Amino acid sequence: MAGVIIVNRGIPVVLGSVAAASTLSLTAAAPTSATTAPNIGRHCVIDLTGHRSMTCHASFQEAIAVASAGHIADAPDDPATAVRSRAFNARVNGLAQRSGTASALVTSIEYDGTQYSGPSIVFTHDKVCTASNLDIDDNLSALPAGWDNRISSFHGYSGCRPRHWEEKLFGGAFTEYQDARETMGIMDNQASSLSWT
Ligand SMILES: [Ca+2]
Ligand SMILES: [Ca+2]
Repeated sequence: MAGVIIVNRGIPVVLGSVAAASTLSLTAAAPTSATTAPNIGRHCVIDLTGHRSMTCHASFQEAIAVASAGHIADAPDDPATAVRSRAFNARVNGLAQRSGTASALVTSIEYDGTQYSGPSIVFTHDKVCTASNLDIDDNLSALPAGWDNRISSFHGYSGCRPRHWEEKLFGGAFTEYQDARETMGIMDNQASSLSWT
């Protein structure tokens, strides 16, 4: 896992209608009653399908239960313990194998702290990512309030590899598509938008 994140600056990227749709849906997204409190210190879930609203929860275990549509209700409550657990990772990736039945597959879990620590935000989708690194399986044009410039480590699931962009709408520096990073180098606390392949 050690190494240097490859970062490129100023390379234009065209995400086409997918990006446009994401911008629209994110703007329209309104927090539910569960998200009205500041999400600092909490564990949040964003469903990348539909209206992309965010819910935040008191514990990581609860967030995973919501993200997995109830399939994983007993996750370790410490995020760092969970993500280092082969069993936990297998169960999260196993959600992807419930083809046609699961409404919530995890694309990645992003952490405020390095080494998968601290508050977290879980991204879910209704499909796995393709094996190709050349397509965009999903993207989020702006991280929600409370999560901008905050991500310090991440772990992908369901075959998805996240890319972290320095600016909203996929601008500025970005990380290469990677399965996971325990630290993010100069992109630490810099991510403002995300894409997954
Ligand atoms: Ca951070
Ligand atoms: Ca940023």
